[in-house]
Amino acid sequence: MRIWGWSGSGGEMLGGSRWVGFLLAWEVFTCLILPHPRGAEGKPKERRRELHLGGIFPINGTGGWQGGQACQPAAKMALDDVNNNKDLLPNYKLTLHWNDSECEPGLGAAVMYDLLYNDPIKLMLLAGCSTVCTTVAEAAKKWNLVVLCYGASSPALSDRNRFKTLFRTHPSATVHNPTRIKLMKKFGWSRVAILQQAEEVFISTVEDLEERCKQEKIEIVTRQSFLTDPTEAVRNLKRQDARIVVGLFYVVAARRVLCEIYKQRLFGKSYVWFFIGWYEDNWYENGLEAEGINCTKEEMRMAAEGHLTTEAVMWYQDTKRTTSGMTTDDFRNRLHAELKKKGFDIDNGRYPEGYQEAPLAYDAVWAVALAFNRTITQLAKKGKRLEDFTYTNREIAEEIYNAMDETAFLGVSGRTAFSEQGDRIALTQVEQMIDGKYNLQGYYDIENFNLTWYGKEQWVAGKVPQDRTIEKTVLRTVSLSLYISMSTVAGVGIVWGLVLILFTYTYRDRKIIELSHPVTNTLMLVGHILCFLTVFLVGLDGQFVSERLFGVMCSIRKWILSIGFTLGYGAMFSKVWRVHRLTTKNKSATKHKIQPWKLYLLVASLVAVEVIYLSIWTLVDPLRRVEELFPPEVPIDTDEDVRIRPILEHCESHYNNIWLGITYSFKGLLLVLGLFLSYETRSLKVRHINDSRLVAMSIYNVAVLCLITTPVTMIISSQQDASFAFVALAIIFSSLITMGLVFVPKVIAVWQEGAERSDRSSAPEGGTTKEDEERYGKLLGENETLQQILGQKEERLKLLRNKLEEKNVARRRVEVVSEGERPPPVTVPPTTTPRNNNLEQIEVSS
Ligand code: ABU
Repeated sequence: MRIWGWSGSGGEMLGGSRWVGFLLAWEVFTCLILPHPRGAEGKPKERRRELHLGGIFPINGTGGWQGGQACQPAAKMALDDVNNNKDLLPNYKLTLHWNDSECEPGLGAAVMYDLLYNDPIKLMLLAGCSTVCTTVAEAAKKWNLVVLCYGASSPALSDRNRFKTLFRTHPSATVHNPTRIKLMKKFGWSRVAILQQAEEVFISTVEDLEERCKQEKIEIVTRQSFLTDPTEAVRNLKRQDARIVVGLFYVVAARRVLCEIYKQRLFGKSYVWFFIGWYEDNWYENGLEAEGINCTKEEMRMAAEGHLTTEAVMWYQDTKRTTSGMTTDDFRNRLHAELKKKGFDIDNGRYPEGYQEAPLAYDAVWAVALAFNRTITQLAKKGKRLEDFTYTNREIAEEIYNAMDETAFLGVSGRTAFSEQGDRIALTQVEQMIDGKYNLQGYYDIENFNLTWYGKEQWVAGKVPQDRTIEKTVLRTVSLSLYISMSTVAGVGIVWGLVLILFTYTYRDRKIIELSHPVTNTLMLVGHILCFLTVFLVGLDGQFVSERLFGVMCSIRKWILSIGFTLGYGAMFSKVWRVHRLTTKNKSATKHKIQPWKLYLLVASLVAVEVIYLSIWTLVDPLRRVEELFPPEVPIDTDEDVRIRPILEHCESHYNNIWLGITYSFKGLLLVLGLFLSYETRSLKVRHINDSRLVAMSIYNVAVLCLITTPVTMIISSQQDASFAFVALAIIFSSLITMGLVFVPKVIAVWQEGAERSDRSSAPEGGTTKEDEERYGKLLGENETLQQILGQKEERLKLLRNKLEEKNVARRRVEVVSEGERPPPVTVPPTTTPRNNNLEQIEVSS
């Protein structure tokens, strides 16, 4: 371990701890033996007591912040200036003993212990780099030492309970966050991502940022962190579609991130990166080879283009002279001269790390000197001396702490004062990289919430990048041509239905119409017309009606289709049901003509059940508009950063499955029963329902179509065109086929009747001619007469049989008495088994 130190006035540097003893001996010798010359600023070169400081500078490390490269020369400058200032610490000389921590906390701790366990006693410690400051400040309180950090931004350091004796001239990294939030709001970004290196300084900054984002309702889409390799973290950002990313890492990690940004194409018009502003201007092209970064300077430049940086203002912005007597320019010139002496090519813009923070290191030494000045005065009042401080002397430590707390001056970094947490209060500046150079865009005063913005920002394609892919919801609607064609066919169906109603009414007296129950047929037609009407309503989606009206439409079409189906199907069902009943009735019941009201009653009952059910459904859990969301699609015909999110409207109740279950169970039962009855009565012809076989065929058709359509439409419900076409075609086909089967033969028969102008009317299969009817009537009459005669004959036969029985009994009695001749037995003819009178009305078809 080497300890480097210099005596402030001479700027002399010695190496190794063994030299410290030599240095002290030299100082004693020069103070006591040699005459005391006067310094350049006129400070008497009398015997000056030394006040020793410990310094920890990160310089030669490979990661983290190696800001000691510029901060150490700046601190040395400050030490010289303080020691040469006759008004400051008269009779005292500040001496700094320091070493390199490489921004490694372990090494930093070792440097600290070396400083503490080796004489002379240090009155205060100066440290830089957050990780080292954290370690040092946590330990130093045990030695009653105040620690002043010139280069530590970690917000964690603002915890007074944990770091009781810490002050810092470096502002906390949290000062960036209000600025970032302000910019996010300014550019309308409400969805951001965070990429951070896994170091306490960044973790605590992110925690503060998250809290502020939450307050401002800015969504943090993802927070990715990495230790050394950012590849996976950057990949995750892409996966999450992050567009606005706040990146928090040290500069070496920043170069790795930037190369990954290039590889993952996370730059350009769709992305904005917020980086930390304290990297040097050309940070993105430095040390690429040495750090094994697999990107060229050009690629790095491309990836870095347009990014924003936020940073606390660390250089006093005014031209006024500061407490040190220098203006900012004076300081800059002197610093440049010092850095050049150390071999930095300042003239070509090659600044060492920590150049930005150099004023903070300079002011840190001034703050120490001013605080010591105050402490000396305070201690003198108590008859005590600052140089008598030991690591166990709490009283002097407290005086130093209080003096530090009260220190306020105008430094080269601006007004230097410490908050209750020991933090620096600062203005932040925003820069943007344009053509490879940082351009100042504005300042944000976090105390007054005031953003000064120059409006010089530049965006690729001249447009502020979006914080997300804009998702356009597009309503999936039924194709217009499909809607028009189906509606046209349905319209034809409605007209055809109305024509048939007119036809049925006009020819209601014709036998063929009369015996087919015209009223039931009309009900069937009304039902089909309502079903056709539903085709118009099913296709009326968001392209035609508003969202509110769509909900109403859901109920309307449910009602119309249900009532239409029940009327149409119910009328057919009632016919086959009656026919089936006739085949199963007893003789006396079937003697009478079919009562039409029984058919109407059945239809009315079915409709009544339907109305009650629909009313309950509508009142309890009405149908409403529900959106089905589909996965987003990327449009191929646009350059815009948009994605299409298709949505489809559906009609649903809260307990949709229950309602549908009841509906399908009831209707399914009716359909299956209809199929069964139709099958049972397939070969029967009934006089009073002359079209029963055609109706049965229609029931097959409707039932089969419904039983296929219902499950299929449930499966394809997400395909609006297919679903609409399927439903519409099922309605159209079932209705048209039914109307064709039941009514076309009647129309033809009536038309032929009219054309031939004769009484003879032809009827196709299933119909009966007038002649047939008359003959049939005559036969029935004859049958009845013969039945009556047969009845009379049977009565007569019965009487004769009884008489004969009586005679036989009498004869047997005589034979028993006289034992005379036995008469021959009398054969009684068998009685006729009555015929099934159903056949009077029902014939088995050949
Ligand atoms: N501005 C440099 C800060 C370094 C650090 O916080 O570690």
